[in-house]
Amino acid sequence: MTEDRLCLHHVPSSRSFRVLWMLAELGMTPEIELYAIPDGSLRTTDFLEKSPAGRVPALEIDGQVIFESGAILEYLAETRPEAALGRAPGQTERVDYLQWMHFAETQASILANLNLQHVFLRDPSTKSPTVLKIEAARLARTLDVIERAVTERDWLLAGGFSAADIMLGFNLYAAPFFVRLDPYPAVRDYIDRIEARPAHAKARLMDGPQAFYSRDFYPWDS
Ligand SMILES: N[C@@H](CCC(=O)N[C@@H](CS)C(=O)NCC(=O)O)C(=O)O
Repeated sequence: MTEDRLCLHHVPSSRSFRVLWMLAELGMTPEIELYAIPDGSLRTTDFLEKSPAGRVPALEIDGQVIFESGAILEYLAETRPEAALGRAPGQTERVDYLQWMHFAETQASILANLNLQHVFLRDPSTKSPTVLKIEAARLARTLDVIERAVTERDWLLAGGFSAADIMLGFNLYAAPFFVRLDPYPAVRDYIDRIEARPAHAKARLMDGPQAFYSRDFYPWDS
C-alpha cells in the first residue's frame, strides 16, 4: 500500500456507496476494487486482511486501511474539515450529529435483515414471515423518526448537509423496497433533495448496477 493510494473496496449498492458519495462530496475520486456478496470474494485472505469480518466498505487512504462506513466517514470529515461535513467536539450540533450517524446503522441493520431474508437466502423456503413482518414494522418506525426530522428542515442538522445525511440517506435507497413511502411525504422530498446533489449523482454513476433486487417491492407476506 502506498501513502497516496485511494482505493475503495466496494460492492455496488451496499454500504460502501456511503464512502463513494462522501468522497464525491469532497471532490475525491478513488480507484474501485469490486466484490460481490454471493461469490466468496469478500472471504479471501487478501480481503480479510483489509476488513477482518469480510464486509465492505474498506478504504485505503493516507497509507492505512479503514473498515466500517461510519468510521470512514468520520475520519474523512475530521481530516478534511474545510468541507464542513462533520461536527467536531464542542460544536453545538455535535450530539445530534453523533446520534444520526449511529441511528443510520440502527436502520441499516433492519435493512440488512430484510435483504438477507428476501434476497440472499439460498433457499427461500427458510425465510420467516414473522421476522419479515417484525422487521418491516421496525423499519416503518425508523421512517417515522426521519419523517419528523426532515419535516422541520432540509437536512438532518439545522446547520446544513453533513456526513449524517450520507450515512442515513444511503439507507433510503433500500427502504422503499420493503415499506411503501406514501405515508412519508417529507422523506420522499428528502430523497429528492439527496438525488439532486451533484456528488450523489456522480457517486451513483461510479457505483455500478445493483444486482440484489429483481422486484420493485417485497411485501413481508410474499
Ligand atoms: N457496520 C458496517 C457493516 C458493513 C456490512 O455489513 N456491509 C455489508 C454490505 S452492506 C457486507 O459487506 N456484507 C457481506 C456479508 O455479510 O457477507 C459498516 O457500516 O461498514
